[in-house]
Amino acid sequence: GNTRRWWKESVVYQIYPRSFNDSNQDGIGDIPGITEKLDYLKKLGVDVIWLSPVYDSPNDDNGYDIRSYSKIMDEFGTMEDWEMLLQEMHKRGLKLVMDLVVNHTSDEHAWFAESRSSDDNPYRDYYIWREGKQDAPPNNWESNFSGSAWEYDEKTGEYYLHLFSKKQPDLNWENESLRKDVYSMMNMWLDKGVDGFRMDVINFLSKEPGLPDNPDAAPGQLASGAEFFMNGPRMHEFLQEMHEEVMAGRDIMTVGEMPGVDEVQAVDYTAEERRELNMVFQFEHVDLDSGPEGKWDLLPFNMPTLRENLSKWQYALMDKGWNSLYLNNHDQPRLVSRFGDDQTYWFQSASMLAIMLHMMRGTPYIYQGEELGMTNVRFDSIEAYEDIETLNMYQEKRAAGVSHEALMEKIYVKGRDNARTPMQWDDTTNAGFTEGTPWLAVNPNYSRINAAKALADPDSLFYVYQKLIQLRKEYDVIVYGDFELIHKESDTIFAYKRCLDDHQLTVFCSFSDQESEPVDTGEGTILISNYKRDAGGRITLQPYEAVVVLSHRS
Ligand code: TEU
Ligand code: CA
Repeated sequence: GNTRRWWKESVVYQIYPRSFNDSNQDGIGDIPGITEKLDYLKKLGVDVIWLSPVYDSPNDDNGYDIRSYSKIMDEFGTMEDWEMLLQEMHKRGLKLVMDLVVNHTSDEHAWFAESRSSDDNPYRDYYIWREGKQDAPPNNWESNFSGSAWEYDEKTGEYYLHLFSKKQPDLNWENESLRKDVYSMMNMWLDKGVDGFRMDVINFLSKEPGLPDNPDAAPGQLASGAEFFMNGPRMHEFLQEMHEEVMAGRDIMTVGEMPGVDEVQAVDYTAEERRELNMVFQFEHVDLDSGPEGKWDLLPFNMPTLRENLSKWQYALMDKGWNSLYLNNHDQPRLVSRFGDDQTYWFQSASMLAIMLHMMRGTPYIYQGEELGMTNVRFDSIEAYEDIETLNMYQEKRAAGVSHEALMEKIYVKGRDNARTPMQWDDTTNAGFTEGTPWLAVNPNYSRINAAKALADPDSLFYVYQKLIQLRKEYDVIVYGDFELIHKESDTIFAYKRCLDDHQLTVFCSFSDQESEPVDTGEGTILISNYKRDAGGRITLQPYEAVVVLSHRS
């Protein structure tokens, strides 16, 4: 709806701490490193920082495997460092959203140590234990990180469920005292002053009782169990309970990461009167270039399909609910390499994508380095990669006989390390990220693409993002305006209108490396354009041009 909320008017910046800025030169980004860069973020103009996990973790999945929810990861600093970060952020009017990973913990979490110790331990039921079938796991589900989703545990002779790595056992949300422990942990962080949560795979919490086999799998084969753990039967009940126990009475921001959510379910998760979440991260638009076999099954990018999908979400959440707007994060390839052209039209396509996204209705998210136009990376050797999803896939497919070259091509397009190479601050060694050896190599293009260079050039992508963020503060129509798709017949132009009271925005974005047919943007003031255009009307769009015209309706 159109109720005014600070989190609708905000722009969020995601930090992946490991790759952001290393303050003590051990090669790993850290919390004091973030504090050092707050003025940079303030200059960009963002309102909220979402911090990927900084909790104590053995780092099987870079912090998404949490060993203790109340400690800070040693490599990232101390609780005092974290408190200093929060204080310095609040001083500057920046809000802090923490990552909340409660579908699973690390296998090194104290709860799991108790749980696996005996089958009558009070924590046994905090996780999902089942007996195997003969010598096989309890069901045929495949883990998101390859192999069976079940791991046999000698001690008690049962299997535990792990939808991600075997070092990430799934928590059992059917257990009420687990739920209460999670809520008090959340309240503890809120009492420390955090401004909200991004909730990791939050729609996986409720599993279908009985954990049925995927019925479509061939005998002896693994297959996705998604239909039995995504948006499960008690999902809304759990979120409403969480709202009651944690969010009620606090003015915080919540965004639930939800693979497999559709636009109808998303309304139920985000409609304000249902008292669940403020927004969800949906995945449909970032799965359009994946075939039936999943993310490594590459399909070419097709603009009309993207346009159809994003506009479907715009319409579906217009009256009820609220959209998140994102094109990349720490799990996704870099947007300019994926939807644009990271070579010839690097600036044009990156700025066009930014304008396309930020002018839609919803809360925009910027992933670190996006404002610099950071691109995907191609390392020759698999040894250079760190991501568990990438490495497990590579090993499994190599063992099945797929060539190194074929797998590297997939990794270049979809691997998560594309997003995780260190932030490119300047053109000194290691892009100014560290004086040590970075935990993941820097993208070799850092001498061309870096923050120092962008800040020195008033025409750089950084200032396009800065302007987009400023415009959001000036024009309510950007935040609250209705959305209407126009010019639908084009194969290369994504165009839409936004309307609020007597204000109308017309947005034209070209996804082509050629000049367009003449289009009519209507008369009005140019709010932003990536080609220094000074008037709308009947125009020919240049390659990857984006132009936004503001007019007044009578
Ligand atoms: O990601 C959830 C998720 O579904 C991912 O497996 C996603 O599909 C994949 O990364 C695409 O390549 C969240 C976190 O964002 C991710 O970093 C974690 O690895 C995962 O949960 C487990 O916590
Ligand atoms: Ca460090």
